[in-house]
Amino acid sequence: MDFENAKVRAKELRDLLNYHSHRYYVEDSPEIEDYEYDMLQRELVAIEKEFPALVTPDSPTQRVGGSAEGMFEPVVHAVPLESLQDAFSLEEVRAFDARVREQFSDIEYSVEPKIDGLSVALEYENGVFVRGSTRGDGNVGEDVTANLRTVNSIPLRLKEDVNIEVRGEVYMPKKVFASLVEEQEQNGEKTFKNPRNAAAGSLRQKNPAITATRNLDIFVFNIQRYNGNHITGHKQSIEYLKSLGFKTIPFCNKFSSVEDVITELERIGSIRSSLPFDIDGAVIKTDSFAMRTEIGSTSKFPRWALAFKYPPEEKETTVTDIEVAVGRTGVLTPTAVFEPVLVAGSTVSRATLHNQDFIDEKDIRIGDRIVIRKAGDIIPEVLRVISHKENSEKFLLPSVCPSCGATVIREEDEAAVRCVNPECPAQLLRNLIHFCSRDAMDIDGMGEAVLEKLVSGGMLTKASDIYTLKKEDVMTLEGFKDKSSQNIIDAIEKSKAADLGCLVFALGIRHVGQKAGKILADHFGTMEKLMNATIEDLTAIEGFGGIMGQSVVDFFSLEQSRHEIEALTALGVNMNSLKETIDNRFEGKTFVLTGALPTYSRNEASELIEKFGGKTASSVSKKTTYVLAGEDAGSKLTKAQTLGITIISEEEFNEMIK
Ligand code: 0OX
Repeated sequence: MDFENAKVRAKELRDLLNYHSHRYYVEDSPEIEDYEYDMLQRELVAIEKEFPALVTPDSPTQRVGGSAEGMFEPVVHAVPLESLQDAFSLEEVRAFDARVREQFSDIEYSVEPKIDGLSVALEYENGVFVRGSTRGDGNVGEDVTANLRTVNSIPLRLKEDVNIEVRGEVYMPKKVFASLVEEQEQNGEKTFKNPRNAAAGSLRQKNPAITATRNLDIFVFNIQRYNGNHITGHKQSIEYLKSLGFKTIPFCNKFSSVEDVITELERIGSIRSSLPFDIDGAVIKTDSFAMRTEIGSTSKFPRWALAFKYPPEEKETTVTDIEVAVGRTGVLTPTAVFEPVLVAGSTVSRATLHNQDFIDEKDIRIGDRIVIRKAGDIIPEVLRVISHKENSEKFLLPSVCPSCGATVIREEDEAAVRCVNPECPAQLLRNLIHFCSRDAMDIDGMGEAVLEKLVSGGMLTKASDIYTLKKEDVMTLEGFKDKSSQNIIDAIEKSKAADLGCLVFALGIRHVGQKAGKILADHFGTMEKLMNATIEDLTAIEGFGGIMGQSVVDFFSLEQSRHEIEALTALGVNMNSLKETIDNRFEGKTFVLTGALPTYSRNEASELIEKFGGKTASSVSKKTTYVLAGEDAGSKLTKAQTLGITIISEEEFNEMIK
């Protein structure tokens, strides 16, 4: 490559790496696999090595890694948490061994898996856990003590009263990750890309109670600082850490030839997919601490260790179908069904295609030959299309909901297509739970468990069915007696009087929360007026943007929504705002203002007239109902007198609006 080409490519790589590094560290939402990132980084390193003039201060190669975001207190690491030199081929492993052997001919290596998690430092004083921090950039990390305390495998007290700082990798077990993603998908939330990402997101939570629900785990693999001195090698240190009560890195074994090291790398690689945790490589370390000191470190990595990285496994297969399902939030999600293939330890035959944009970007069609792999070694994903089947057509998500047939909508700036039909069976239970919740219709006793039973018993197919329930219906549910059933019926009856704002919120219109429901109810006063509001009416309300307005219009334009409102009305549910009953006492009346009023400005008087349903005009005519006259009234007053129009003073006006 000549200098000019290298310059262009280096810029491209810098931009790419900076972009992906932001996605990874700041947004916790990587777009590419770590392996791909490593490959890009390697390419840039190689170019910069050949053309040192191309190294810029913003080059990602100038950063040790990580990013401290300021959400937590900084922790300056007393002993830096160094990173590892990567190797992607066995040649590089042999070259590493040759370099080490230049200094020591007789050598022992320890080999252990490289856990794909998040490095942390744990500090103990007199055997008590006092502080835990993330690696950050290796020198300064973040204080995440409270969150680390929720990790059950981190001992809060050691078996000896030592002062020690250790390093370990916090990770999310594969099973935990899979169920977390499933839950996130069900809730229509953004999903974590891989277990590493999920572990990072879970550990960097402001609220430790959330971290506690994520079932994180740890493997400890290094002594950073220690007040004893009887340990001389790595494997021995792991055994000591174990005796203190730590959960230590598994399969840490010693080998004295590079070929044995390689056999171990291959062995770990072959069992990789069956391990309950994600690994992205294996680490080779010279075992003797004395030798480590002799070998030393570069500015970035220890020279005595090497991380051998395994490439992610990719497989080819054929798409046999693209299924579209409606989730509980109404989102339509396409799934590619393909011929079963064995990848990273298990047979897979389905992968989510996320949304229409993802399908369009990769142009995935039924019949395609595709390449798949497992993201983070767990979740199957379609990487790319190799070829289309002859005469195949672009795949488009249906324009109607596959569950209920209602027209689906796609909001501006949103990748998801949604069914907003309140009666859609796929979303029924979730909508009913919301409808009955405290801030909505507040129906005491109608929680998830009861609603689930009523839905599965066929007693509820839409929210309005709640108001047709009888005590006998409730009594058919397990555990319900006369009194408890009557309580539910009473709560349902009571909810009929709820404010319109609560009802609007209860309907589950997208983007309309509790506050917006109240604003809409107070603004329009009645359900009928709200239902007939145009997008202009809605966006004229302060604080209402186009997205919320459109969502309200879309909701009420659905036939099913209108039916539901009719049914609720017929069953006696209140359809009026309770805050301010609308007073239209000036309806059909036109006022003309003239002269200076004693207390009101012209604007204030006009606002009052409009509030009570009246209109103001600028000139007097036969259509004028009243002329509101103040001091120094001019020709308008004279004209009103000639036309015989009622002239009122501010005092009389105040009487009228009392
Ligand atoms: C891991 C892992 C990470 C200690 C000194 C340099 C790197 N992710 O599993 N790092 C290290 O070693 C450190 N070992 C590991 N097993």
